[in-house]
Amino acid sequence: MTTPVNVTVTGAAGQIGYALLFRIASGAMLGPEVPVRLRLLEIPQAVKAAEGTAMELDDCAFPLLAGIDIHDDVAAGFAGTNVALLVGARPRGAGMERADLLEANGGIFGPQGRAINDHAADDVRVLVVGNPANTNALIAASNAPDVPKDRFTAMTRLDHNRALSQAAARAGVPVAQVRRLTIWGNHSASQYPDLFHAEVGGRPGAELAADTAWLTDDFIPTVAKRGAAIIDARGASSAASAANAAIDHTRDWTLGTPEGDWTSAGLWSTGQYGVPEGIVSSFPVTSSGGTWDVVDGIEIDDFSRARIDASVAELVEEREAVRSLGLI
Ligand code: NAX
Repeated sequence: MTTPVNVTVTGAAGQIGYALLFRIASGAMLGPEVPVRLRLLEIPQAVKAAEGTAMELDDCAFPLLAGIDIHDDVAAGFAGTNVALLVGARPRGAGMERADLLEANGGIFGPQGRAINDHAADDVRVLVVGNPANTNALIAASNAPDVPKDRFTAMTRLDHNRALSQAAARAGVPVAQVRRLTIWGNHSASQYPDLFHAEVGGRPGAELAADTAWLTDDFIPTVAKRGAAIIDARGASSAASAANAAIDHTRDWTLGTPEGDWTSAGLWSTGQYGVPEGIVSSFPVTSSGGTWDVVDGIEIDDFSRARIDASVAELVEEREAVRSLGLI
C-alpha cells in the first residue's frame, strides 16, 4: 500500500465536517488508490462530538482510511499534514462588528498558520473554508512565512458550482455543458460571477449575459446570495454543497483540471488582472502538477471591471482591518 496522505480537517465536528469526512475517507477527494489518515482538529468542547464522528467513520470500514486522530492542540493537529482543510471558524454573533469578527478569526487562523508553518509536511496544501474565507486565508498565509503563498487558498468553488447550475438552468442544458465560468473577488455578496467567457451548451456565455436584466437582477444576485437563501429555506447554512465544493477544489488541485476548462479559487494575488498583490482573491484558474495557475489573457470589459473592482476593494478593506489589528 502507498503511504497514506495526512489530511487535517478543522471544525471536524461541525456540519460541513460531517458532510466532508466520509467523502474524503471514501476516496472522492484524492482518488480511489490513495489511502488517507485523517486528523480531526476541534476545540476542547467539541472533541467528544468529533469522537462520535470518528466512530461512524470506523463503522464505514472504508478500505482507504488508514487511521483517525483527534486533536484539540494545533501543533499536533497539523503535524506532518499534507492537506489542511480549515473549516472551523468563528461565526458572526449578535451585535458583532466586522472588526470583532476579523479579530476573533485572527485568533484562530493566525495560530493555525504558524502551526502549519512549523509542523506540516513540506508539500502542505491549505484550503480555507471558514468565513471570512479569503481574509482568513490571508491571515494564515501571512503567519506561515516558510510556506509558499500559493499553498494557501480560499474556497470559492461553491460559488462557482452555484453559478454553473444557474447558467445551465437558464440555458436548459445539462450542467456538464457549462464551462469556463469565473468567480472573481471575495466569497461574499460582493463576488462577481462572470459568464462572458463561459461556454454554455456549446454557445458563448456572452449570449446569455446579453440579457442584461437577467444578468444583473437574477443571475448575479442569485449566485451571490445563495448562501442566505439556503439558510432561509433549510434553517441551517449550506453544508453538503460546501463539503462537495471542498472535495472538488482539493481534487482538482491535486489531480488537475480537465483540458479546455477552468474553475475558480481564491489565490494569493501577485497582481493579475489589476488585483492588488497580497490579498487572497478569486480568479479563473487551472491546475496541473499540483499547482494552480491563473488563466491569463481574458479580456475584461467595463461591466466586469466595475464588479471585480468593487469586490476587490472589499478585500483590500478587510486586509487593512486585519493589518491594523496586528493580525498580519
Ligand atoms: P459549524 O458551526 O457547524 O461547525 C464549525 C465547527 O468549527 C464547530 O464544530 C466548532 O467547534 C469548530 N471550531 C471553532 N473554532 C475552532 C478552532 N479554533 N479550531 C478547530 N475547530 C474549531 O459550521 P459549519 O456549517 O460547518 O461551517 C464552517 C465554516 O464554513 C463557517 O465559517 C461557515 O461560514 C463557512 N462556510 C464557507 C463556505 C464557503 O463557500 N467558503 C460555504 C459554507 C459555509 O458557510
